[in-house]
Amino acid sequence: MNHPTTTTAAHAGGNDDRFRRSDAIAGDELTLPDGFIWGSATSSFQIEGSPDADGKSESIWDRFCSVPGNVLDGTDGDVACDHYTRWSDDVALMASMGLHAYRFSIAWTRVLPGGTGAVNHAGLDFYDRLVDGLLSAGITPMPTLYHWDLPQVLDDQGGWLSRDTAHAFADYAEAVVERLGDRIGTWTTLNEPFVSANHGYVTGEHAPGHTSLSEGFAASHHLLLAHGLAGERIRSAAPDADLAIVLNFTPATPASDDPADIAECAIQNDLQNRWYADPVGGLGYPEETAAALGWDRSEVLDGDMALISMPIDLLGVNFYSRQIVRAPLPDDNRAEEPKEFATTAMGWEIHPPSLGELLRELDSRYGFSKLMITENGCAMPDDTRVESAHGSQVDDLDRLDYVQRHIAQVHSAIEDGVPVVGYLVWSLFDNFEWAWGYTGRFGIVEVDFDTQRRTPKRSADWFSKVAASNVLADPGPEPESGSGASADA
Ligand code: GCO
Repeated sequence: MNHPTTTTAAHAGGNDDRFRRSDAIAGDELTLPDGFIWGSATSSFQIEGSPDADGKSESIWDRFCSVPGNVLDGTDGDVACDHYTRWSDDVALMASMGLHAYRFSIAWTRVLPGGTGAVNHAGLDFYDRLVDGLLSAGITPMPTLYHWDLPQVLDDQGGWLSRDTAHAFADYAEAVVERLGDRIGTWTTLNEPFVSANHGYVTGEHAPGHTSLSEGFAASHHLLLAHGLAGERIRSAAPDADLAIVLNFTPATPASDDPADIAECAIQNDLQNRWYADPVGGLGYPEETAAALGWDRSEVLDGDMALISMPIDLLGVNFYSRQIVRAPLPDDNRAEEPKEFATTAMGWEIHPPSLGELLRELDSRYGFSKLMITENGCAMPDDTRVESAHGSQVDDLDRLDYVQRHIAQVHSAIEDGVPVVGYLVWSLFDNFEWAWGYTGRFGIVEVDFDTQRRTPKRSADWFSKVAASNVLADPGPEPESGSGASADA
């Protein structure tokens, strides 16, 4: 999600009784359906490092990190988790954790360093080895073709403001599917196009760092077009594979009954939660919001919407938090409403019931045949340690509680008939958290960035048990409203 907004001093960390309760009280057991997929997720730029290896070219994120001030701690992805060289040990670690699936992304810059044109086989070889390694460890590989690291050379030609980039993406997708398609069951085109377009072109918090609403609209359409064009190629190159897109959702609630809050909330819901899902689901762009914000749709050509709404097999759902909307929105996009509930180390409110509601709403609005939680998790302070079988381990009962409560909501949605087929925790590793650098630790596995040592946190041990048994203890009632903190505390 990556919203660099005010980080509150108060957070859900610590070792208080609230976080021990789920361990200590033998509550009801929640059993997920047979065959439910348990796994973890990462992305190329956030973990791989090796920015020049084997012919890789510069991506917009390599460039963005090189500009002082863009990344909170002044860091970059040059080493990150050094996964490019350590991938084999990382696969072994996942196998030891009993994960069923691993969602990762492929770096366009490794496969087509020129953005278009000649395929760099040495770059594709890396993913070939990774896929084979995962399969021989019994882990289902789930690649995402685009997780924000556009070749810089394409940005130099207009990036997502150019329709040509959508066509280039389709060529890139085809090259990857031709090489790996015999071993992949689910192809995901894009990760969170909302963040690519909004943070990359409207707020400037992400690469390429532009600040223009009209560019945001253009980028959003070209991203969706890229999904549709690549979807066609994937369908013809791998007809038996599932086709997926991963979208992020941050359900919005009005701060009050004031009609201004309600109206602004509807706009935010359209922009953040429906702008991509509606067109993919065949409902077109949210009309009223497009008109209210003055988008002339000049980028939308005949046939685009049909391509964009080609049937998909699976919608990936990324969920972290909800938002409370008060009109007018603050100009700097940073001031936030006070939180009703506790927050994570990113300042994001912890509100698991919003995930259950979201899943029910997505199912009734679009009726996609399968949904999967492709990202859910949290950054926490990770400041408590305990001795364990792994040696000194992060005692992250707060993260465990977060994950447990969100899975309980998935369970409840499934009980209501929503076809959720799996849950992938974000993230496998502490990693490069975009504009936050290495300050936000989301892993269930700790990474010591000085030594690259990986140590499963307590939440990882717990997650392994859930994956093995398909059962988790009912975490019990949600905390009372009022356990949060003022955003400006
Ligand atoms: C996203 C991305 C991840 C983030 C995660 C935490 O949702 O922003 O897919 O790359 O790291 O969401 O912010």
